[in-house]
Amino acid sequence: MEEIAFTMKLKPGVEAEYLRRHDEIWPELSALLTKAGIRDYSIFLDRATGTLFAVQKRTPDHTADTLPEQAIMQKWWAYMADLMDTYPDNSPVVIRLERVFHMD
Ligand code: RM4
Repeated sequence: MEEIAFTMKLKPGVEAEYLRRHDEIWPELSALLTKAGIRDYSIFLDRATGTLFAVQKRTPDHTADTLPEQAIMQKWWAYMADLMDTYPDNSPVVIRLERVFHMD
């Protein structure tokens, strides 16, 4: 499985609400991400900067590229848009990171 990492950005002062919404993540969203081949997905928060650091594994046959077209994904992004830096379509500003070191 490939492992990818990316950052997203939280707006100031919304850390608790971001955590609360993820504690209550919609089961249909988790199911959608799993169906798309996403596994072992973690998001870490740097409270000093609001940077969210996400790591996830993707199955060889994943369909993560189709997620932006899915109604549940779009609904979740609209719900989260008041907390995060987003593009006009509500999708979060995502910066893909390059792996520069790995140790098993
Ligand atoms: C994040 C953001 C991401 C989503 C996770 C579950 O706040 O919306 O796109 O994958 O939630």
